[in-house]
Amino acid sequence: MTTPRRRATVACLALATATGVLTPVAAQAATDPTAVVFYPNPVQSGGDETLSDDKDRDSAAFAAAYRTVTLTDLDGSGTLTGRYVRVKSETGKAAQAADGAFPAWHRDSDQFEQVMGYYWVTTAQRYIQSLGFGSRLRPVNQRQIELRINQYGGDNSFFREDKANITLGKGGVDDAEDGEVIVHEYGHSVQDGQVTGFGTTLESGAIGEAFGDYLAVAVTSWKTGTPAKTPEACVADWDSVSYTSSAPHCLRRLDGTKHYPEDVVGEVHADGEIWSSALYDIRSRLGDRAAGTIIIDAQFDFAKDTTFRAAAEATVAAAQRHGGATAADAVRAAFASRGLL
Ligand SMILES: [Ca+2]
Ligand SMILES: [Ca+2]
Ligand SMILES: [Ca+2]
Ligand SMILES: [Zn+2]
Repeated sequence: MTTPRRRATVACLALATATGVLTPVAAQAATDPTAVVFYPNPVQSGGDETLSDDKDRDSAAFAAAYRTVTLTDLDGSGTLTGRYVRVKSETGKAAQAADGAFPAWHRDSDQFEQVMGYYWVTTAQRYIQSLGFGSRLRPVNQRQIELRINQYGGDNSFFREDKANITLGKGGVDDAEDGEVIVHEYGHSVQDGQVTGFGTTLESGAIGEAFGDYLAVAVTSWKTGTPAKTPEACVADWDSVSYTSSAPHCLRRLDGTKHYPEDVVGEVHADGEIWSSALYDIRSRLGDRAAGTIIIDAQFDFAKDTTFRAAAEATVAAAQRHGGATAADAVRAAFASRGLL
């Protein structure tokens, strides 16, 4: 199927959903294969903070965490190659669909991580489109990125400078076993898609990490519902069990109390918690849809070496455009309470 036709099908699907006319959806859905994923990770879905990696072993403790989903936007080749992502694995055989389904791989199979990468990147792009980007608003990162799974992950220097694409490593819990880690990494791709090479300084780099964390939570709550068994503000509940000792296990959180400038430590992930808590506050004030629209649209106006203050001002301006004075006041207040404005 050619690219233009797939684009037309997606547009029909959105229209059909809005109007209740289901014929084009049924025709498309019949061709979309199923696959098994974590939704978004076994700690968040099941609430068991004692789960451990156990050297990538599958066990009954994970049984309830597996979920059958439909993979959309594939190119029909039977591989994990689609409109927004193509998956390459350097640690195992490439996943291949048969008879309209990908086999029900579990976490001890390399192909499980490949499916996870495909599903959560595509879901993140669909979330962004659900806000109106690519229809009533300009498209955001609607390109096919490459997602690699290898032994090195972020330590692979060859990919470190390539912000469009994603490399997921296998240290501790395999990174791609946690949908929030995948979406965090896709956040970097999104920002690079909006502003090429974004994140060249400490503050802009911190904004990059913060947005990835925010997107991880927004996308997974959108798809799987607000977590009932773990704090929503907790990022990467599952990947983090291998490097945190206290429960709830979180790589980082969106609801911290860090304040600018006295809590700056000079490390992008840690300092990102100042920015991400402002974003999460905006979301709680305005709701996910308005907040996501404002936060993402504002990023088009960020310089690649932006300061916190300039980016905060651009976000207030986006709020004014999308929601008028009420929204602008809410965004200003969220940044001001963290010392960012
Ligand atoms: Ca695994
Ligand atoms: Ca890991
Ligand atoms: Ca989480
Ligand atoms: Zn990151």
